[in-house]
Amino acid sequence: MTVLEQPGSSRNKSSLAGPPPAWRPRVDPAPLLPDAAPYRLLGTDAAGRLDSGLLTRLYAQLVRGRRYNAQATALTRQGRLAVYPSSTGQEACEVAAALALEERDWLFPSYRDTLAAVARGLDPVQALTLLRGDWHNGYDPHEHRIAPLCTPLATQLPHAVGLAHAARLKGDDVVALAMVGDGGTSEGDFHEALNFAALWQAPVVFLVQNNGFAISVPLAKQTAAPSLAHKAVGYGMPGRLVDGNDAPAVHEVLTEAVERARGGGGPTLVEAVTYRIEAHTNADDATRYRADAEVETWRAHDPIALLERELEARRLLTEEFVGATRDGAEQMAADLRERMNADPVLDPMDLFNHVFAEQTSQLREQAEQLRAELDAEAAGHTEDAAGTDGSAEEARP
Ligand SMILES: Cc1ncc(C[n+]2csc(CCOP(=O)(O)OP(=O)(O)O)c2C)c(N)n1
Ligand SMILES: [Mg+2]
Repeated sequence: MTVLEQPGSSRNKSSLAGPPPAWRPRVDPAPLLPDAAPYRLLGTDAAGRLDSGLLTRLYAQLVRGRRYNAQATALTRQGRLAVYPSSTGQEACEVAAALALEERDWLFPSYRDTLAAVARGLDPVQALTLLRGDWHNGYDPHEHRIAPLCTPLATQLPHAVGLAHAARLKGDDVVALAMVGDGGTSEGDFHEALNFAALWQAPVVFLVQNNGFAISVPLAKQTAAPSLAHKAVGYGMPGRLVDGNDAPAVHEVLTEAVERARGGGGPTLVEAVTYRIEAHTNADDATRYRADAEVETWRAHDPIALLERELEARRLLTEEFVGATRDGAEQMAADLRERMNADPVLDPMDLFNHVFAEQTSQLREQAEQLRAELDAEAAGHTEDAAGTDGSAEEARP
């Protein structure tokens, strides 16, 4: 029943005719609609046109990424890393996001996207500083144009829109690519970011990694939308649906979206369909909410194996290439292990740095107090060391 058919509503001719004729859809929704099925390249005829150089570059990064995930997870078991949200199974999205951007662009990652940050050039140890439990971010966001890894869901999205819009106002040729999970699309920040981005035609690309779960909540309990990519239409931007395990497909879709944004065409929402092979983090037991058989179906659609098939068909998967790729990844893992196993040298005074551009008087006061306490403690240690003859120790029970 429409409002016009409600009992008592007037049924004269003009009200039955609907809204005044001036009303019309402001944007034709048809071109904004996402692909009917996840866009693929690997295993299709279109794979033939792919550049071999790109394929080998993607492959090397995927192998390195998987090794990085395995090493970081191992570090949590050794107590060297507080927490690690693994992106095993999602490496194609992580790597393609990094490779689709130019140096001048900005990446806005979530806590699961350390790999994208590393693939963009961030030092692997610095990428793990936050997850290690150190204060502050562990890296200078300006160095590689990588915003801090965001743990509060979707907060990185409005940040990305703000940066991109500001860059455009300044005339800078910069695109921001923001990454978010399927669960993050239910956050208010997701809505606000997409709405502003479309209104302002900000040069932003939103990459939703639909990995099936928000911790234990499956997508079916997250949204009633036909797909997450369909959400784009409601905001007035195009949606794209892509196979998130097909590295060249994700790379192509993201590169097109980045180019479109750079050319003034506005934002795009990309949903990459993928799967979180590991538990949510090392603190989660995924067997409590999903069946092993489901995981196995996704293992059969592994991003590295998919790309290997194409490389094999081109006779590029030589022993030499595979060996060199594996050696490079092992070297990275050994270096990561070694440096993460060294105790970090921390200065308590760092607590007061990087909080405000100009410190408040209260913070200055607290910093002076801590400095005095640390100096007194250091002086006490020196005195103890100088005045101890061992008798005090022996007198203790
Ligand atoms: C604002 C906010 N609410 C709740 C949480 C707790 N939380 C951490 S991860 C997570 C699930 C996120 O799932 P998704 O967005 O699909 O990302 P994924 O972990 O699968 O990459 C939740 C609810 C949070 N970090 N921030
Ligand atoms: Mg998820």
